[in-house]
Amino acid sequence: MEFDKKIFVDWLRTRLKRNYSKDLKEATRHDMFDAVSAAVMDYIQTNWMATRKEYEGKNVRQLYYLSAEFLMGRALGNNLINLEIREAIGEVLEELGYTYTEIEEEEPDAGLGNGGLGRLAACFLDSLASLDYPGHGYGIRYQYGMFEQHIENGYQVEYPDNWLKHRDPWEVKRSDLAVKVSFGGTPVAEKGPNGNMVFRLENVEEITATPYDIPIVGFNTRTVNRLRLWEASSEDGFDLQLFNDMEYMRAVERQNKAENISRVLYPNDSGPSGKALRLKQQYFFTSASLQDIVNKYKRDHGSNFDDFAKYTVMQLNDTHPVVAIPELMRLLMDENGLGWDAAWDIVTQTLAYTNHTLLAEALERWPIDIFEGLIPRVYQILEEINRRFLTELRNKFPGDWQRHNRMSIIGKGMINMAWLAIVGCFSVNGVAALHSELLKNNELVDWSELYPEKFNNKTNGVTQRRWLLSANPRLSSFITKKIGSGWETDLFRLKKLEAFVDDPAVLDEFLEIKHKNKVDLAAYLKETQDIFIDPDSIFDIQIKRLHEYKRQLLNVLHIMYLYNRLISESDYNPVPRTFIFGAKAASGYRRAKSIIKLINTIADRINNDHRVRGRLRVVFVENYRVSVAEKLFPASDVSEQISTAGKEASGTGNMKFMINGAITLGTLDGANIEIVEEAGEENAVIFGLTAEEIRKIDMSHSYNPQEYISANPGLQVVLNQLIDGTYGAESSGLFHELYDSLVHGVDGQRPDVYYLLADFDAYVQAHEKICELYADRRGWAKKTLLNVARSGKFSSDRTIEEYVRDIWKLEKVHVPFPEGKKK
Ligand code: 26W
Repeated sequence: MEFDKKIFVDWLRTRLKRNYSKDLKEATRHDMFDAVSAAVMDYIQTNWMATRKEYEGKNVRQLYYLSAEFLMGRALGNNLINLEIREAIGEVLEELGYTYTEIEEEEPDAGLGNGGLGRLAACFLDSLASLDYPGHGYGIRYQYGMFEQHIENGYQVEYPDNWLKHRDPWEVKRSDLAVKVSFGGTPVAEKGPNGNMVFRLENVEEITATPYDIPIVGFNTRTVNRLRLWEASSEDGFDLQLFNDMEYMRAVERQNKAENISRVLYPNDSGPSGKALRLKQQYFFTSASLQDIVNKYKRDHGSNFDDFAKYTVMQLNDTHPVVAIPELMRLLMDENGLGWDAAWDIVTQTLAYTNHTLLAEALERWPIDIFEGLIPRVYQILEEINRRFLTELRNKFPGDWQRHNRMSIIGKGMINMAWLAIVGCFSVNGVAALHSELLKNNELVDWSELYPEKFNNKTNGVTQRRWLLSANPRLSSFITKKIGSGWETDLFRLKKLEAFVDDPAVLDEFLEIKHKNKVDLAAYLKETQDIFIDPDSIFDIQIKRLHEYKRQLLNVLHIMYLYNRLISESDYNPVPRTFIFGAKAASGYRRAKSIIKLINTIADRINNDHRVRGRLRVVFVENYRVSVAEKLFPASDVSEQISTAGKEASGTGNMKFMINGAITLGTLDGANIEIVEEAGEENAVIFGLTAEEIRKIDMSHSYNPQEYISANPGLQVVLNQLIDGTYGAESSGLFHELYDSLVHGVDGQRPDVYYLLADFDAYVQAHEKICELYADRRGWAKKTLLNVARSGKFSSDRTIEEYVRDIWKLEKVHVPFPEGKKK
C-alpha cells in the first residue's frame, strides 16, 4: 500500500494530542503503541469499508465461523506485514527514537482461546482474508482471556488476564447492531400470522449483546474481513431505587450478573465444566450471531427465506456453538413465521460441524434441567428434533433398541451435543486423516453408518504469514532470496528449496540462521526469566497445553533418566541438550499442575548441578502464549509430539515446528502421520505404539506396566526417585500421586492410562537417534531444510481451499484498488 512517512508522523502527533494531551516527546511506549495502531487502523478502515461495499454490491455467499475461542495473539506486526508497511513503520519509529520491538512488546496478546482449537480459528480467518474469501468470525469478547501463568516456587499460580486494561486499538464498538438474548421465562403458544402455532416467551431475563468488530487484514490484497465479538450487558441493570435506599450491591446486581456472561474464558481445554454459566456463554454468542446473520439476510434479501441457504453457510467450531441448531429453528419459526419443515431444510443446509477431539471427557453433554431452565423454548424444539430423529431411526433400524438408545440426542438426563451436531449439520469433519478415520470407524461408527455422506476430513493447517514470514524474518528472507517471493500465499512453492539441499554453502547459511534465532531466544530467556541457555546445545521443545495424553510426563521421565546416566556413566558424552517446556494447566486439573511442579523441580536440580553443566539444561517458559510461541518455533531443533497414539486429533504446533526447520520427534498420532508422509521417514524420528496397537491393548485389558518396569532398571530408578525423597519432601505427595497413577492406578483408574511406560524404551532410543543425527551438522541441516521444503501441505490456505471446495462453496471476491493506485 502507499505509505507516506511524513503524513504518518503527522497522524501520530494528532493522535497523541487528541488521546493523551501529549506531544511526541512526552509519549510513553504504550502511548506510542496505541497511536501507531490507531494510525494503522485508519489505513485498514478504508479497505474494510471497500470490502464491505464489494460484498454487499455483489450479493455474495458468506461464511460465518462460529467459535467460542479465537486465539489471535498480537495484531500490530501481523497487520503491518499484511499491509506490507512493516519496514517503513520500523524506520519511522527508529527516527523517533524507539525500536520496533519495544513498541511491539507493548501490545497484550488477545488470548481469547485455550489452545489448538482457538488458534486454528485465528489461522483460518487469516487465510480466508488472504485468499479473498468472504468469511467472518463470530465469538465472545471475553473481558478476561486465558489466565496469566506465574510460576511461584515451582507451582503454577493463575492471575487474571486483564488484556483490556488499556483500550484495544483494533476494535470498533457497534452499539447500533446490538441485539437481545433471552434466558429463562415461560413459552406461551400463540397463533402466528400464517395461522400456525408460534411461541413467545414471557418473564424472560433479557441480556443485551453488543458487537465489537475487529478487522482481519488479508495479505497483499485489499480484502479486510471481520471478527465480530459479543459483549454482554443489561439495559436496565442499574436500579436507582435500590441505590437511593443505600442498597449499593443489590443496585448493580442485575448488571453484574449480565456482564458475567462475557466476563471470562473457561480455561479448560477438555473435560466437563458442566457449569450453567458456560452454557449461557454458548447460547449468548450463538443466538446473538444468528440474529445478526438473519437480520443481515433480511436487509439484503427481504423476509422471504428461500435463498437463505444460498447466501449463508456456517461452520460450528466443535460443539460449543451447536445450540445453533435449535436456536435457528426458533428464530425461523417463532420470529419469522416459517413452518417446521421449511425451517429444518434451511438449518440442515447451512450448518456444518467440525469435531476436534476423541477424548470422551471432552464431548459436551448438558444436564437437561440446566439446559431447560436456561432456554426452555430451545429445549422444546430440541425435544421435537429428537422425536423426529428417533422416528427416522426406528424406520431405518426397526427393533434395534440398543442402537436407538445409543443414538438418542437426549438420554440418561443429558443432552449429547455431538449427536445433535451430526443430526442437524450437513457436514461432519475431523481435523487430520487418522482422526477422521477413527471418528468414522470407532467413536462415531453408528453415525457414519446412518449418514455416510456427511463424514469428511479436513487436515488442519497454520498460516505461514504469522508463523514464518512474521515470526522468522531471517528464514523468510533466506527463502525469498533462494526461490523468490510467492510462497507467502502459495506455500507449496517451498518445494523449490529442495534444489539446494546438497549445496554445503546453502546448508551452512541455513544452520547459521537457526543459530542466530537460538541466540535471540537465549537472550529473551535471560532477560525475562534470568536463565542462561547455550545456543550450541540442541533446543528440544515441547510447547502445548499440559495434559496427560500429551505426555509431558514422559518427557520429564526421560530427562531424569538422562540426568542419572550423565552422572553415573563417566564415558557417556552425548550432544549437549536444552529441554524447553511451555504449558498452561487447567486451573482445576490437579495432576497436570503436579507435572508442572515436577518439571520445575527437576529443572532446578539439574540447572544447579555442576556435574552436568554444559551438557543438560531444563527450562520451563512462564506464561506460554502466542507471542512467546512466535519466539520459540524459529529457535527450535526438535519438535516434541509425543501424545499417546490415537489421542491427539491433529496438533498444529507440530506444523509450526516443521515450517521453521525442526525435526519431529513423535508418535504416529494426529497430523504427525501426515507430516512424516510429506517430510519422508528419514527426516523425522518416529517411535512408540501405533493407534491400532494401543486400541488392541485397551480392548484386551492386558496391559501390565510392571513388565516394562522390571525389564528396565534405569526406568525403575527414575520411578523410585519420584517417591524416595530425591526431589524433596515438600512436594513428594504430589509426585507420589504421579507415581501411583503410573504404577498402580489411582481412583479406580487403570495404571498408566496413557502408556508412558510401554513407550519409554522406544522414546529413549528415539532421543539417541536425535543426538546421532544432530552431530552430523550438514546432515541435520539437510533434513531440517527438507522439512521446510515439504511443509506446503500444512498451510491453512490449503485447508481453507478444501473447506471451500467441499463444504462452503464460496467464491473469491477481489476488492479492487482505487483508480490510479496500485495497492
Ligand atoms: C469441555 C469443552 C471443551 C472440549 C474440547 C473445550 C476444549 C476442547 C478441545 C479438546 C479443544 C482443542 O483445542 N482441541 C484441539 O483442536 C486442535 C485444532 O483442531 C487440534 O489440533 C488438537 O489436536 C485438539 O486437541
